[in-house]
Amino acid sequence: MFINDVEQCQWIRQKFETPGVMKFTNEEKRTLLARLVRSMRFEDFLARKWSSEKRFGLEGCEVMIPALKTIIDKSSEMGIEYVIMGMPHRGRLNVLANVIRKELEQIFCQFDPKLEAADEGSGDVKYHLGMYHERINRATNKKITLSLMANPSHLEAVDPVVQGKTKAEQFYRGDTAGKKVMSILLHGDAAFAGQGVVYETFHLSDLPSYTTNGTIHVVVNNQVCYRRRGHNEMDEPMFTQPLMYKQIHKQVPVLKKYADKLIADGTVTLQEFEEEIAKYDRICEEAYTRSKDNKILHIKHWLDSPWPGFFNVDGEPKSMSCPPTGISEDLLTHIGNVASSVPVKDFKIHAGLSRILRARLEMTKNRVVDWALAEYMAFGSFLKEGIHVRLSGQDVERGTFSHRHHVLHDQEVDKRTCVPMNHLWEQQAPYTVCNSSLSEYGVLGFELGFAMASPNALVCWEAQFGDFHNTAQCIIDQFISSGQAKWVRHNGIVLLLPHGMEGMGPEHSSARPERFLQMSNDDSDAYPEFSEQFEVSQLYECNWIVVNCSTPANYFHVLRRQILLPFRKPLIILTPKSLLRHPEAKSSFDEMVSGTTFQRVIPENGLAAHVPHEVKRVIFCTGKVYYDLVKERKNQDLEKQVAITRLEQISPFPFDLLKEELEKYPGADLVWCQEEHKNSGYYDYVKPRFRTIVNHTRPIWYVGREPAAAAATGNKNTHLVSLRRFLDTAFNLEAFEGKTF
Ligand SMILES: Cc1ncc(C[n+]2csc(CCOP(=O)(O)OP(=O)(O)O)c2C)c(N)n1
Repeated sequence: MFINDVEQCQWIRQKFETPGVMKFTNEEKRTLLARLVRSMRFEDFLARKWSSEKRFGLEGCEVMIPALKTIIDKSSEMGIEYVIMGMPHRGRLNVLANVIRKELEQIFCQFDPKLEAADEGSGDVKYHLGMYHERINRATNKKITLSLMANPSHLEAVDPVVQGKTKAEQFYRGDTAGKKVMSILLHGDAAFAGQGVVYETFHLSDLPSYTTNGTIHVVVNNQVCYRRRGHNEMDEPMFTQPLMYKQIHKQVPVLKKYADKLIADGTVTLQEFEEEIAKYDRICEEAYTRSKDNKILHIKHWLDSPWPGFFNVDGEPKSMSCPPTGISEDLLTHIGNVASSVPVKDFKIHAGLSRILRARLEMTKNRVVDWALAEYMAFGSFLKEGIHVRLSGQDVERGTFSHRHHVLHDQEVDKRTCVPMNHLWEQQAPYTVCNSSLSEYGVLGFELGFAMASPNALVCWEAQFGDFHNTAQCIIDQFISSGQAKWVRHNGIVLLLPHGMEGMGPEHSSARPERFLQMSNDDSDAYPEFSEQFEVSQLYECNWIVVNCSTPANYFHVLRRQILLPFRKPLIILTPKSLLRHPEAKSSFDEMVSGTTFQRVIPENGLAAHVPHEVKRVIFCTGKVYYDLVKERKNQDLEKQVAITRLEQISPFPFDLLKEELEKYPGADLVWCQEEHKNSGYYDYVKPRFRTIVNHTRPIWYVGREPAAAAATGNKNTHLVSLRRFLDTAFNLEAFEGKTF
């Protein structure tokens, strides 16, 4: 081990190398033996009952259980009330049984192949499920809460998630020094060494808005201990490690070694030891008998982060409706004024920023908002309602596109800052805005974990450009897209992904909406029934929501809806770049005041809408391309002939509203226009759904860029030529004449 820091070396010398420091009292030795008995006999019991089932047993490192229990005892003694843990599959059932103390029958019944799944989602294998348990710590007689986070097979992916949840639990308790809530992460030695997310997670440890004030890492190191049965119980390690496994088979198990020692030095008698074993075996047998009564598997019994009071007693949402998301004019004005001000005295801001603030004040006076101000209004309104808002990501304080400026910097005093959002009201929830380290995997995992702690917080992660989210793909695939289906755990995290083809090159253009849409679980071929609650029940059924707003007001509303919904779903927002400053991309207060709400679809409302029977073409689109289309339509004087309808919520697909829109224009041909390449963007997602609405009687033509391997060109001219080309097609009313579909 190489450690640079003298203080740390001294600490290790004192704590581990002082002679006699490991001396135990007889009582401690007996406790250790009893804990080893449980650890070892639990694995033996599973092996006896289910000899051909995978369980990723702990054999070879049984000391992990007493070690963890000692850490928890000691932490409880020092005032810790809540321990949040993350670990790989090896030894996990043992940790659940003997550290967290999940009821044994709940664990055993998972081995029953006849156990039916309750209707709660797709579920997960037993050694991935999480657990939450409040209990009395026997050593200290104090209450302690233990939570083991559910995780996917992807080793180490849960590390930042645990840290995020730990940070949130500390934050909401005001535990700034980590004296009440702590985390323990367990690792295998190969995963610990090889997975980059371990280091991304470490790197968060010194950042104020990310630190958990220290984590206990336990590396189950096969270079020190060993795996008696190979990777899992079905493995034959002798195939590839013959000599090492000959040695391993000769090893006397640690329980026997330790029991022999304690019997020899008179700490326990052989009879006491045998009784301890018989007692635990009996506990297992009785639980096994009880486990047979379980006919149905409820994943909700394995929830790692319950939200007391948020759902009804059956774990269902308390209602199936969402109130209007608008807020009062007074609130809008107040927030606009604070967003335009420097609320502390003698604070000198940059002249360029003064201009931005003046422009905000002007907008507020004129009752309009741009993107940044709409976001301010949404965040600010939550703070008034006691909802904590957290925005994290690279450069989010200023905003990658220098539009946000949520943290003001004094130009004359080094490191003096001011966050006006925290000066909105005397009594308000806190606003956290924090520039993260240069990490996506680690930071997105962290924010997901943060969002897990409470449903009453808006937690947003913003990618520098949407393109970079793919280095966090594992968090997106394994946790965000499928977390609820696997672990019945809701999560309301918001991903803000700057997206748009603006000639900025292949890695600054696309948040890859097609990937999110491909993972959306709504059925493209099923014609839904349109009940009154269609909008909300569709949101309840989906695995996440994908939106691409074309107006600041709609962005404001979708953020507000995220918290006003009676359940939580991840929200993926494709956010704009050039629209942040586009003169047309502004919204009036009228679109945000009380009574107004999020528009899933913004129908054509110009000339074409007044003469629908004369309309030759309806162009459906989403996001920024709308502005290009409107401009081109005007240039070509086709405002009567062509309707342009915007899809703001792409998934779940607004079948009901689009059906109305399609029926309104019976004689028009239907076009989907996108600026993305044909094999990306939205086309593959929307096409079958449009076809379902029209019962395959009308085609939906594609207008956009050709298929391509890279998300965008790096050549400005190529970009502009391809834009020109597809705009021409969009308004060429003969383009599809005679074509078959
Ligand atoms: C990210 C990821 N890559 C590969 C795997 C497949 N895998 C499962 S266990 C394992 C070995 C882990 O070794 P180690 O970390 O030493 O833990 P051990 O089980 O040996 O204690 C591998 C490669 C995985 N689960 N996750």
